[in-house]
Amino acid sequence: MSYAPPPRLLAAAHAVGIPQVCYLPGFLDRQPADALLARALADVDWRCERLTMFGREVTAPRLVAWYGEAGTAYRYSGVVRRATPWYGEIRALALAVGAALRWRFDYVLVNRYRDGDDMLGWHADDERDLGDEPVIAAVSVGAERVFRLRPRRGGASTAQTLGHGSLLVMWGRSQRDYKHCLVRTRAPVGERISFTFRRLANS
Ligand SMILES: O=C(O)CCC(=O)C(=O)O
Ligand SMILES: [Mn+2]
Repeated sequence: MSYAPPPRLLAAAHAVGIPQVCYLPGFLDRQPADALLARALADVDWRCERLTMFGREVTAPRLVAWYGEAGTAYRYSGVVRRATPWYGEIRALALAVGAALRWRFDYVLVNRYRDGDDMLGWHADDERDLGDEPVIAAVSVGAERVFRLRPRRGGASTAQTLGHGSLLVMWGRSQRDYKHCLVRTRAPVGERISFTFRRLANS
């Protein structure tokens, strides 16, 4: 049986205008969202990634970290990322997101956008490690940033601003039929962190 979020969550969420994508603005209250941002900025083991793009090594315009259940590993952009076992607030957040969505997550890719120059280009989370119809849940804290989705078959993109404490959920065919990105901005913006939870298909 394929996944769908619980009806109560869907009733509280905003439709984004794309099937099998929804947005919940106040998933975390302001105070826990502030605390999560402060702790993550201070405690997370941030990495600056080197990626191979079109045969050239480039520095990714963001910082990243990855955590999960002990023993999990995720391959993307040709590199295997073995999770640092999650603990404390990241594990608590994984459990809270899992409980809200009635789904078990075992891995999180954490992205830190230091300012408006940091971004994430068009992609889909469709790696083989995630299985056929992955459920991706992204909790955002910090500065508001614009997230876009566009159909792979062509056509206009749709924008959704991701606010402090929000939850964006993508499931079903959304990775197969759409790509998404986090847009660069010239506006002066502060730090933003996204926790993008996944479940590895082989776990
Ligand atoms: O930062 C975001 O909200 C998007 C992150 C994302 O798409 C990813 O980590 O795959
Ligand atoms: Mn993604």
